[in-house]
Amino acid sequence: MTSSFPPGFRWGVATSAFQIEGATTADGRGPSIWDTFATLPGAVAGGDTGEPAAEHYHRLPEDLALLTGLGVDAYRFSVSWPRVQPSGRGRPERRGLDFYRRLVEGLRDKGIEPFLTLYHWDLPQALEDEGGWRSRDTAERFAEYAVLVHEELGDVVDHWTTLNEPYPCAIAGYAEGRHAPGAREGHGALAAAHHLLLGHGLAVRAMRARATSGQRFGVVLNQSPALPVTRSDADIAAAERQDTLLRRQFTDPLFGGRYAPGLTTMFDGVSDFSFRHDGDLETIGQPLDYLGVNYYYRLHVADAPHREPDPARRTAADIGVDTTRLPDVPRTGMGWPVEPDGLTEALVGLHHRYPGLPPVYVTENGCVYPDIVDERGVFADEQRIAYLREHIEAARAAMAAGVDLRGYFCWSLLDNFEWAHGYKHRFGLVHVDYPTQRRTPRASYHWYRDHIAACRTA
Ligand code: IFM
Repeated sequence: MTSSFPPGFRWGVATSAFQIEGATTADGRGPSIWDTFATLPGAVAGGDTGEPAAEHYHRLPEDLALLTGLGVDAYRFSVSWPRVQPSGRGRPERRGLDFYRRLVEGLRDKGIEPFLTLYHWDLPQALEDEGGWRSRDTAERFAEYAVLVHEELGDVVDHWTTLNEPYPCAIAGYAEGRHAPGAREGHGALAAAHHLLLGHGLAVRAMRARATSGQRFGVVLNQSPALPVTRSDADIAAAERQDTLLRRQFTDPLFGGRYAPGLTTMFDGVSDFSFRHDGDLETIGQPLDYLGVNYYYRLHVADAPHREPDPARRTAADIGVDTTRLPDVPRTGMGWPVEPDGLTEALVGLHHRYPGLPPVYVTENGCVYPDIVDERGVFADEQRIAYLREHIEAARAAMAAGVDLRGYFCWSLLDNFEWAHGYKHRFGLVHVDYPTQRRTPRASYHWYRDHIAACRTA
């Protein structure tokens, strides 16, 4: 397997700010929507919050050493918007920016390429108070923030990702209420999806106008292909609705020069689409240098009645589908079906659907299993190793089918705050004991290190 990856293929790991940094009130950081959401009763399992997370903000040298020990070529991380602009606008908080400069310079010193993400779900609460992503103004604020960070770190960062996974931001956050800010809306959630895309386009346009020649701009999308559970017309149509909501709502404007056909029909009576303005499609469809694909599982979709028959009260999550009928395949510790060929399908499908698709990275892939500690005290996560090996093989199969895949990032370097699940589920190659903050590399860390080394020498 190792010899099948071309020289220059990047092996990396990924994290995000809110999930690992902790230090939520340090050095002038303002509150984000996740700080607020986590205080709502029942919102996050166990009442967990962004504290302590992995205290990465205060343990940078130790975490840089873990990255060096792993031998990765690249590290994907996100900048916390409320650390840089505590109220979402205006002058930057210098201490927040200094942290990211230390991080990026530390990576560069060790020969690790920084892949910076500007937005991984932690909207400044002050902007949510003004409407959040429902509001067009938030897209403008995002572009200003992007330019600010780009001006500050453009000398040391070449890979600039605007958004991580706009789908859960909009739908889990503004329709299902499972994520911050916890809203259950129809029009508001669809407007949020549109404004996230608009903010992406405005940010790319503004950063590119100021960019140096080596800089690259991209976006990261979660891709769960939807398979109908039977070949009935109703289930096939349900799978198409699911795919329209989760994938094509984003990929069609970004790479296809159009809004996803069918989206307006699906939400007839739930939302008007007055948030779409003339010229938005062109802004959103800025040429990109890369697409990041996050893949964890495939969806199996059956037709189901709308949960809320009154269209006026339906949320944008209610599209008349049932995604609970899973095939008889192994599951991860979160109950997600393990289907590596879904990654090949996602990558090859994008390649065929969008002829001008930019080069692609797998920017997240990983899993959770209950920890098994052997008699020597080793976190023996053989299931994670098997999962990673099979998915890397699936990525290689996509390359063999013509996909221009440039790298693979494992999620995640460290155990972290898994959003509404709190600290219960652990994705890390490195175990974090939260009370002591002791870091212990799991067997998968050593396996991935050896895999990367073998690819280099193949
Ligand atoms: O932890 C998340 C990450 O923040 C976004 N992508 C999916 C991961 C696992 O759920």
